[in-house]
Amino acid sequence: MTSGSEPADADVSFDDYARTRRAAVEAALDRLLPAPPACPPLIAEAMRYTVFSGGKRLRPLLTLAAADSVAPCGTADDRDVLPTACAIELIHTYSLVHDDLPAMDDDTLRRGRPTAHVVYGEGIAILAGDALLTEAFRILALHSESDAPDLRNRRLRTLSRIATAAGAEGMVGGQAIDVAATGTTSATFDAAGLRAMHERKTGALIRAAAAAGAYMGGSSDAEADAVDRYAAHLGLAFQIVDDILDVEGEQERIGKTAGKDAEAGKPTYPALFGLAESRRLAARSVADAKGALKAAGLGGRLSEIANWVLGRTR
Ligand code: GRG
Repeated sequence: MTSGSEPADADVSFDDYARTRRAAVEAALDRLLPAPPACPPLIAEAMRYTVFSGGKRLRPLLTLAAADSVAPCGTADDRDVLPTACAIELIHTYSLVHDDLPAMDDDTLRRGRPTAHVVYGEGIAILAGDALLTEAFRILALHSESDAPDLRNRRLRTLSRIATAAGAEGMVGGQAIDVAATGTTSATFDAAGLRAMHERKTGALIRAAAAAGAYMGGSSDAEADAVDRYAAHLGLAFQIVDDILDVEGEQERIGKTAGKDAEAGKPTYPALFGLAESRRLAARSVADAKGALKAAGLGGRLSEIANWVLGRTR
């Protein structure tokens, strides 16, 4: 564990750190995703189209940084943590593919490119999402015969936490609330209802990404709790910023259809609180996230990730 809130390696800028770690995630994703002849070329292509499309890789970065923040020498073993980081990104990508479908948000633009169902048709897009979710759990279960019992236990805890976050108690549950509310006016959602929906829909996977990193990095329970608290605040900040970007962001930069939430009459933070108060709420959540790290004496890159989430423009 590094102490205080200083970066693990102060000589490396956050941008360089993020670039290097993203590259490691992309290489691992390329290695881990199924390819012909093991699977039909069309499904392999559709999966890769959605995965390699310029996502920010926030969740895998969180996993890697959380693992490093608790690792005794400040750097966790990539062999343990990278597959977990990749699995989370696959689950995230599946959720975007399914969210964009005509039966859900019916969006034609994602990460600056036509959505999967526009390119491959609805059937293949649904299957690509199904395959990404399934692959994620295959990857989470990957192990070596030489794994120590402690590592196996951490792997199981990680798998269970991610499954809970992705399923009906987490992301799927949040999406169900969203789908059920579609067409109703924002007046039906008060601030508590909005927050409860986002805690499941986006917050649960962000929290699981960070907690999984802590588990796989060998954290104590107290460290894992601190990372989880950090990520709960971060998830809220992420969502508020996302809502602000939907109002203010330029379509080319955010890579998806801007103004979609307002057009659909969706409840959002700017709709409920206005832009200025939304910005203040996001900044407070990031301060709370960093406070959770500080209270536990956790260093590394998590604090910088929180700053990045607050300042992001896409
Ligand atoms: C279909 C089960 C199921 C769930 C979908 C997360 C989600 C639930 C839908 C996405 C809708 C959406 C745009 C929510 C706002 C927050 C969000 C998840 C934005 C996209 O995440 P980023 O910004 O995306 O991390 P990139 O492209 O950078 O990976």
